[in-house]
Amino acid sequence: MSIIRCNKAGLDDLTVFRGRPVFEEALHVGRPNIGSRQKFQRRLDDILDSRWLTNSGHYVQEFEARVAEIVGVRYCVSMCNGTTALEIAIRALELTGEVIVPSFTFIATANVLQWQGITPVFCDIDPKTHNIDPHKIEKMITLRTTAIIGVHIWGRVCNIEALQEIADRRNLKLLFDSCHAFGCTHRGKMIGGFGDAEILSFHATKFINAIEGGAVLTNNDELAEKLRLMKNFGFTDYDKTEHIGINGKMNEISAAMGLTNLESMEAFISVNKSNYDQYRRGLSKIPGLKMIPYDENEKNNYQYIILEIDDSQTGISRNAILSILHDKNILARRYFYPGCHRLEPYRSFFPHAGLMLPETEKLCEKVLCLPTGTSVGPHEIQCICNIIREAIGNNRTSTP
Ligand code: T4K
Repeated sequence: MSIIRCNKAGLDDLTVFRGRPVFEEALHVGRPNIGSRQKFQRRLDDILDSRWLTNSGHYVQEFEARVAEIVGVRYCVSMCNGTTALEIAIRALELTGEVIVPSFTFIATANVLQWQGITPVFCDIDPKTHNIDPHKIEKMITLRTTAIIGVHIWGRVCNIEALQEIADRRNLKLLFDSCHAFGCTHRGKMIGGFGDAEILSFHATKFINAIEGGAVLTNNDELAEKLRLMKNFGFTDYDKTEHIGINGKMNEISAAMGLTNLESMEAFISVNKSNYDQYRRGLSKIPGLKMIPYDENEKNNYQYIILEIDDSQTGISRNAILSILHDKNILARRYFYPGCHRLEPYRSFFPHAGLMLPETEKLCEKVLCLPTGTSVGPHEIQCICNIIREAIGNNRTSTP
């Protein structure tokens, strides 16, 4: 399974490798999961033979139908990426003024608003779930607020009911950035059909990738129609447009990749779950180190292995551990450091935003994202766990 060679001696005697890479090739977070090459190549040949490359071709239509079927939603409108899907959804829902979003998210969630002259109002998170805290939303609502965007960070679902209740009561639209959450459920129901619309990403680094790709999912007929027009310049006929539109279309090769990978969805989950279980065993009982759990009563894609490192207990900071891992060619990441509010242009626009975001600021200093997915095997995971254990200097508390 693994394409990365691990120097096995490194598993037993890491000190030999101090300051030197343990892996000959870098171990990345976000390595794509890739399904059957033969099936993808057959689809690729078919696309080339047919000379139909984009503009809602056969594979795009099939991909949309398959995603809608998996999620159990009426409409899946595919897009060229998750960012464009968010932008078009925001346009189609006619959001203006201010929109409440978490700062603990990928920068795209905030940028899609600012790009359209809408102010992202950053709301703090619940430190237990890493998701937007519904209790803190109310005080961020002003006369200019038109919507809330919840982000299902790491595929762990937001408090959907609480967000919907606020949205209904305050007459706000509710969108979900579900870019991490394809294949996950909430109370047994697939993520994708909640709120006014949910947005998916099929970027190379996502659980299911279409190289680049995205989608807006909705049960609303009118909204789906508007999204379809808007992603194709607004054309309703050859020489007629209805709305302002843009080019947000997914192409056929991306759809073929997406379809091929969907066929391996359960296999990817099984590898991710087994990696997750191994990390849990390998990193258990280390004071100050917590690996985020997933609700085993729900379906999860287990795409993210996330640590929270509390240096008051580990005696070593998250950044120091990151640097040790990088020295050994293990390219862990500090997603989503330092928080959107501390990145430009938001840092200059709202220099004091951090005062309202204490939990976000704390979490940004603690989180470490480790490599997983189908390119990472048991040897690599064992090695990573050993390095972290050694770095924390806690080798005596080994796994039971
Ligand atoms: N909302 C949320 C919550 C999101 O997380 C994202 C995207 C979006 C919205 C927007 O969706 P898209 O418009 O992207 O569809 C990466 C991804 O580019 C981005 O899609 C993703 N979130 C974000 C969390 O991660 P970077 O800046 O970290 O990318 P980069 O180039 O540093 O690569 C990440 C890791 O993946 C590296 O370790 C290298 C590895 N990698 C990457 C690619 C592209 C590979 O091994 N192979 C590859 O082909 O943003």
